[in-house]
Amino acid sequence: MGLQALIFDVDGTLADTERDGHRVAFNQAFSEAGLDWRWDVPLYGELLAVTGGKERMRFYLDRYRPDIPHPADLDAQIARLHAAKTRHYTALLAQGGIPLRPGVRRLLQEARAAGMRLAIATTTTPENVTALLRCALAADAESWFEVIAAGDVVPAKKPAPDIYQYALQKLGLEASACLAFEDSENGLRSARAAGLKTVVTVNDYTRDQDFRDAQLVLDQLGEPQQPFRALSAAMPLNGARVFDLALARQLMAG
Ligand code: XBP
Ligand code: MG
Repeated sequence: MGLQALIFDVDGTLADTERDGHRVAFNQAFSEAGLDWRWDVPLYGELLAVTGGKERMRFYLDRYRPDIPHPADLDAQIARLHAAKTRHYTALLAQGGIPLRPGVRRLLQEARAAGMRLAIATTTTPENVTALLRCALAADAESWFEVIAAGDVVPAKKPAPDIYQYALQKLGLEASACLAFEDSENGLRSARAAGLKTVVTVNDYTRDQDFRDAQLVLDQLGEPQQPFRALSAAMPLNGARVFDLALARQLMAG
């Protein structure tokens, strides 16, 4: 059947959203609520071990702030903080401060022109995906993706396979007809557990993680003037400088 669809993670893969986006928005929500919680850049790297903003706040309290007694309505407090964080995050995106990573627009445009089906499988909140696509890609970019699988639509977040399985089910495709794009070990584990071949583009938070199970690990997807650097590859790259559909098809065949 060959390659039918590309399925993209969002945070860290389409754009470097974590350090200057989500992290900043969490801190804004905390200070607005009068809390002394501060997530600096290194601490946030540790907190990224847990996917999902609500889950991450809970992990922070359990692991780093055992001094704080849990309020009786912790779930409600976390939900309020998370709603505020989403508001701050989408406002940050609207300011246009977070661009797509190199090669993302190029690959998406090539895929669209070729009739390749596109989907998203992410842990983040649906509003955040829409805001990033509109602000960084195109006003109509939501319609570029046939399926946007996001957030709490499945009970178990990455590294569980649920969100990729959900996307595959909505696409009506087998994993063997799709290729996943990820930036993190949790994301790779999720995609692989759903049976997907996966390309990883690393970033500053993830470059030292374990990507042995990926078909291809790159520093970024590459542009003609800014070629990718391959960190590991399960097939010959024959001098390729950018990740395109020809390379995607070759990877699926290998
Ligand atoms: C993304 C995440 C998310 C975002 C925050 O992981 O871990 O938790 O940091 O999003 P992945 P929310 O890229 O593997 O999907 O606050 O909206 O949950
Ligand atoms: Mg990611």
